[in-house]
Amino acid sequence: MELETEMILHPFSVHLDPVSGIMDDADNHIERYLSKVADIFYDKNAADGMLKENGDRLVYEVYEKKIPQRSGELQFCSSITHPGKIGDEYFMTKGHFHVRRDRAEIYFGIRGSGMILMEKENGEHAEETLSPGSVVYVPGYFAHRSVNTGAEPFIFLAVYPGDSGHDYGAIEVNGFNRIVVLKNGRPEIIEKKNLG
Ligand code: PAN
Ligand code: ZN
Repeated sequence: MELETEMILHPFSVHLDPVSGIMDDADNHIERYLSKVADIFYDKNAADGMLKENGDRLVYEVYEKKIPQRSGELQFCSSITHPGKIGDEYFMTKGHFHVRRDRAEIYFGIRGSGMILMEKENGEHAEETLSPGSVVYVPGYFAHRSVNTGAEPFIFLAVYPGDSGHDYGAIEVNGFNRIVVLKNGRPEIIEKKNLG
């Protein structure tokens, strides 16, 4: 019984700034720079060129609280993807499956606009737009990646089960089958296999 009581967290609250996306009292601040995530973009030459000409850029960042990784708890974080493009492809997150594949996730839009790409291991896929006030439900079994299709930071709150875990390796092997590019003045989803 002693142990069970110790496992119960004390209630708390944090402040998430809706303009910067900064979460006060976050335990972790993850920053993903272009030099570290260049491989996720389709046009490797454009990524190299950008690094050489403009130096490194912060592509996205995450603020999170440290919550025990066990079922029953909820992990939450603010995710901020900065505006920018590599060639015609918008800045985006690496994307991942959850280690426990059946674990779902909620994204609540706070600032800017973007697209959530979701793909299952069997190729099934879905795309949803996310903007302030809208909610995207990412069911279990779908890898998910967020793409900033706007001109300002794309910020959302993510909430997911405590024991989900992140599996980046599985999606790194082949990547997502679809990319989001600027075409004729607006975002368009293109199947990689249709690219030259
Ligand atoms: C999100 C993501 C966040 C960063 O909180 O972790 O947007 O993207 P990557 O984890 O793909 O780098 C989430 O889906 N958590 O489960
Ligand atoms: Zn996730």
